[in-house]
Amino acid sequence: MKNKKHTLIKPHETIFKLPSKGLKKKDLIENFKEYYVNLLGRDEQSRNTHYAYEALGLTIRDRLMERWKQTHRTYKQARCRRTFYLSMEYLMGRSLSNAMLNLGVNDTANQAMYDLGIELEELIESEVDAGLGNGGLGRLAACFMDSCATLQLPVIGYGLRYEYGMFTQLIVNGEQEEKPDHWLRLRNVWEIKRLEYAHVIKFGGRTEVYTDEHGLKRYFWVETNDVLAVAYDTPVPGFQNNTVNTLRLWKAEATEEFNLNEFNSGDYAEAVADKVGAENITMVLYPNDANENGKELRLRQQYFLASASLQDVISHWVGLYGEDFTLFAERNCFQLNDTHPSIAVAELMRLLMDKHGLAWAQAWEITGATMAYTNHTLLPEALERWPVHLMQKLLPRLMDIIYEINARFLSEVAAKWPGDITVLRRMSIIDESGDKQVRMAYLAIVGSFSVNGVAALHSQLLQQGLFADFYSLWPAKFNNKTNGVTPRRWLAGCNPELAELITEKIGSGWVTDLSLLKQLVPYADDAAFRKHWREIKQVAKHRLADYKKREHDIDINVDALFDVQVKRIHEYKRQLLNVLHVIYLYQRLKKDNSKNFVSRCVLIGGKAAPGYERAKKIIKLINNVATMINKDPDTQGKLKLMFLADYNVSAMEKICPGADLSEQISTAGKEASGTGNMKLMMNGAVTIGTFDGANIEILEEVGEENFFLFGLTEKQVAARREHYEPEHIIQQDEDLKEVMNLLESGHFNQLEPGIFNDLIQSLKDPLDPWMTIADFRSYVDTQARVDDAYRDQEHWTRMSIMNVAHCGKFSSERTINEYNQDIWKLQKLPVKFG
Ligand code: B1N
Repeated sequence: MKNKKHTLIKPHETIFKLPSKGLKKKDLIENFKEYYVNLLGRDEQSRNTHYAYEALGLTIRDRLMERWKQTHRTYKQARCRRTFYLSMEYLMGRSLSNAMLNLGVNDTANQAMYDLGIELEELIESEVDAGLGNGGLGRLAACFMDSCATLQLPVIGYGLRYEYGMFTQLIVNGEQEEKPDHWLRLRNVWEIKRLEYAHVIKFGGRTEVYTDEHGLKRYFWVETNDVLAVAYDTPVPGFQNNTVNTLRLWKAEATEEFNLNEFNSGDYAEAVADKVGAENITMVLYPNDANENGKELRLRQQYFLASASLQDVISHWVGLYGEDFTLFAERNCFQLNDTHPSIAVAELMRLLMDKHGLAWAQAWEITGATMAYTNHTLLPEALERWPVHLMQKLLPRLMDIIYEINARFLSEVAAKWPGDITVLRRMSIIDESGDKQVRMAYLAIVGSFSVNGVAALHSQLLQQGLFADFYSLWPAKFNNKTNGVTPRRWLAGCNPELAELITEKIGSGWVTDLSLLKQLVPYADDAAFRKHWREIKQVAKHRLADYKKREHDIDINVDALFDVQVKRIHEYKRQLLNVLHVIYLYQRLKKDNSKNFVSRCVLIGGKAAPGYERAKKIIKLINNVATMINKDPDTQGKLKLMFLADYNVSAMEKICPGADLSEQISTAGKEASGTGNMKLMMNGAVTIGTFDGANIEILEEVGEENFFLFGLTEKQVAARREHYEPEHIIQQDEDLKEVMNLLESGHFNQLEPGIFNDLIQSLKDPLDPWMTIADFRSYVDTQARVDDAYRDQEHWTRMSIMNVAHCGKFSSERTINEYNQDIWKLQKLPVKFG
């Protein structure tokens, strides 16, 4: 077994011993062999980890299959209200261990593989991540799917089946290089292709209008280029409850008909190439998590997702109820994961009117009663706008409809604020200030009955700032849904030793009711418990160090404080502030200030959008600083900096359990919520953070004595902007001055003169939106308090326990229950099985 020396759990003693629900070891072995030998055509005598993984995956999938069908039947028979989660991203990560955990067959599988001489852990590790997302927003969708199934709610996820997911990050000479992630090169055992659920998606062409015999106008979208959306379904098992929900991802395929004109004129190759063009739509995930850049292919993807999903729901509806849509809004709800699928507002109007003959009024009533919109960002550069000319060219019929929605909406605005032209201009779905653009967030708000932010502060800032006009028009539409993460993957699955210790003390109910972790509070005063807690953290740190050593060949002092910042690289997240602190510590060591020095190992990981030069430069700086300080004899055993390459979901599963300190240091008001903060807290890391996003709620839950708060508040940031003088601050602060001097001296880029000039300049710019320099002093002083706390290991352990004890609010079950109570209003529907 890998990491044998650190393993506390004996192979046959994991925590979730369940009645193995009909799965006997000998059946598992038999099924496994059948797949390995016959379906996959492998030789029993030779062992191949990847094929063994596939064989076990298929074996486990079989256990889901009947439950999946039964779930489908249950929903169909109940004719229940359902929610459809529309998201361009699902960061599912690995599926095998999650499926085994949720089915309760971990032990049986472990023993079966053991009997075959196979290391289960090795198979689990050989699965590639399904990386169909950028970061928090995509992983949130995945956590939500897990919680919906666990709560037995009829929720279906719709998304895109990208052939290439999030790129693999390589670090070459300290710089990020992107390698395409062809995750589907190998068989994906978790998906089932369903050709019977294919829909035609139109692009281009023009609108034709006819007046019918009743004098009603009918619209036809003609001369289009069509693409086929084909469904691929992935099972989403609930935790030990027989519910298996569906994640349906669309793949673009060519329609069968060739363009006959081109074909007949001898342009055979061109005609075929067109078809290849069609398949491009779902070829690749856009790797930008904030800065959209108006690419036509991205708009195609968004419309493709919206249209395929809506057609799917409507054809299901028509199959059950015919063309009668009176109950449609009562039975269906669409949750838009940011504005990315918000063209769905116009597409639902089109389908109801043009395809199913509804009048505008009825179609609009249905649309406005079924759509709900979640906003995930306040950053202006991330707010989607599409040029009208592009929309007109690609989706002419939808542009007609958006104009009509806008005209009717603006007359409502004019009625509320008579004679106020500026408010009309401000609120118009079409921005006419320059090249005309469609403001997708406004389309989403106007077309929805619910608008929510993802943490209390963020929702409040939406109402007071970005969407203030809309809030005063429709206050009741606005609400908050603070994010959460699934306790299965982010505690039970990734940290089995800690999970076992917790279960030993308070039982296993916390796995589906995380608020029960409160019962750990008294144990914070139990010295034996604290000792056990520390041992478990220590094992996890060893494991993390071993895992990273393979990559970096650096020895890590596992008694050092593991200081972790993992997330996308972005200026607002301020990885630079972290680096400034590392340089400050380095200088202290160089000045032989090493007495009392609390050893630290600073781990930073994350991907930069390939076109985001500044973010890539930050990665380069981290790596250069790391190279310099890690080789310096004065830092040995005391200070290490490591950049964790290719941060993704399965990396986070290894990082969380070993983290002591969680860095959540964004400029206040910029991080909508954050979810990494929750995963780290759940594994006993203590947070150093600004008053931003969900940090505020973490602080509220855990109390000031168990959280390191620093920096300007959102209001103070806004006020300071008026007279921000970073140069002056630097001159006044000896430590900061030394740090900046060292950076500017070229100490970290001796062979590459000038490469960090731009980065350094950005920090000193009075217009720096992220105001890094303003928070330096407060950050460094607070880090000194962290050191003091860490020196007292008993005290630190108590803080760690208190963080886990108070993380209950950040379970995605809590979040989903709130979505359900306030927005979806679904009945819980248990699935009877066996
Ligand atoms: O969504 C997460 C939040 O926890 C984070 O604070 C927030 O930054 C993140 C365009 C985005 N906001 N916007 C995006 C993703 C992809 C894309 O193409 C924007 N991601 C977030 C979950 O609420």
